[in-house]
Amino acid sequence: MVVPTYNEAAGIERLISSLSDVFAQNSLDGEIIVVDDNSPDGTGAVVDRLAQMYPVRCLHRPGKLGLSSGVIDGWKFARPESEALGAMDADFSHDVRVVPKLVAALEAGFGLAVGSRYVPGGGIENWPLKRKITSLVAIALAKPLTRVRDITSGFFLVRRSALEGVDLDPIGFKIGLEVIAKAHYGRVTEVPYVFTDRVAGESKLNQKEIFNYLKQLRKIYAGRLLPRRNRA
Ligand SMILES: Nc1nc2c(ncn2[C@@H]2O[C@H](COP(=O)(O)OP(=O)(O)O)[C@@H](O)[C@H]2O)c(=O)[nH]1
Ligand SMILES: [Mg+2]
Repeated sequence: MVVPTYNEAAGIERLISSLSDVFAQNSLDGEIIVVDDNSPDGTGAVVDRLAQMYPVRCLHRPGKLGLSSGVIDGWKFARPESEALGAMDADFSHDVRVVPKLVAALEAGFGLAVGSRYVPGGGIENWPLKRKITSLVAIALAKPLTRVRDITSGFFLVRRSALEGVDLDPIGFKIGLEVIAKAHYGRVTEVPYVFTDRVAGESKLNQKEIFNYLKQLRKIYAGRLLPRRNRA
């Protein structure tokens, strides 16, 4: 499970210990990869210290290179024998108790299991109205691409084989969208969870990331339309 971090020192220990507990309680041989972009608050050093106690390793990158590229680099850094690759945030917005359900979905034959706020049982707590609207608009723009409802989810597990030969664009914030739109996962399922807004630290979603999302969408739509035009 890859956890990208930028200034998450306040909550990262709690996340790593909770996720490790979930692994142990469910007999999961999981590994946590934290990808830290040289956080000024020292998140990377905190994780290095925790590596003695928990199944976690930190990939240190030299500066803030972005969430999606962090997840992609984290997957490359993960043990090659791991058949399932995942992503989740460091700020406890993503419910660690859902992780075993994502694993069970892959075991049941799904190639991709997406933690979802927008299926029955899922939801959002404590998000400002502005954030909720931004999310709904972002999802509406991507709607024609897939039947997955929570297309901007950053909480998911995918079969490693589904990513083989797939050219994931490291742009911006929405690695889930790249995977949903491009990976060869066969069947996909959405597992409901309630997203809770972070209590520690600050959101890194800003205007620049919103612009990156639009750029990402444009590239995905172009990738789908252009080959058809070439065939004609
Ligand atoms: N490595 C890395 N992690 C990032 C970057 N931007 C955001 N993150 C992490 O990605 C996760 C999601 O970011 P967050 O600020 O919580 O976004 P929000 O939940 O959409 O408000 C958190 O764990 C962040 O620390 C980045 O540039 N590099
Ligand atoms: Mg967050």
